Amino acid sequence: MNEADGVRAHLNAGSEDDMITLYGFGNIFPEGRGETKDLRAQWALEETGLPYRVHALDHTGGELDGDAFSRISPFHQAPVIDDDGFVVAESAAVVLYLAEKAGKLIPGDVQGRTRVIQWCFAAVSTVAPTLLCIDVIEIFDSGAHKLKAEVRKLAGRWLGDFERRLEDREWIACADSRWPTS
Ligand SMILES: N[C@@H](CCC(=O)N[C@@H](CS)C(=O)NCC(=O)O)C(=O)O
Repeated sequence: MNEADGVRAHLNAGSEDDMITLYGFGNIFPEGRGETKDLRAQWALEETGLPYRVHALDHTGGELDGDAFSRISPFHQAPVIDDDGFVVAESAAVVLYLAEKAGKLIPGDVQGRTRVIQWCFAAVSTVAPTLLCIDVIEIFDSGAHKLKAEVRKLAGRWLGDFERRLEDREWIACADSRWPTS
């Protein structure tokens, strides 16, 4: 099933009311395609099987800066989901919400849940900002070789530590990724 068929299948499944709306990227500059963080939310929606529809944002046309999107997205960024009026932004929060709602991808006990939250924080607060810095330097100051080298070294450190964590385990957070919450 290609991407468009997948979206159509979701649009046709269930009633409008029991569907989550994912605000993700539609029209975007070519380099951004396949790189955006709404894909994290879409991954969680696909893995959990929760019914959803996609509101394809027109990034190129300025929809992210418009009044309507400003009301639901604190930083004018995607992803955002709207679950029957309950709006969640920030990809890690969206993924955790979907996991909790579906009772999938996260254990039911407090220690297991905290372990999953720990690694979500690691991804968005430790690793992602460093990778973002590399992009920013590349785009705005590609001649800053010393700075670029230092940030790359830091990124290598985080990714090396992720590799170390995964040396003797299949899943980053816990022993298995498929628990029901009960
Ligand atoms: N911390 C946010 C970052 C989201 C983010 O960076 N979204 C980018 C796309 S990957 C975006 O909406 N960019 C448009 C803009 O900033 O104008 C998250 O994890 O959801």
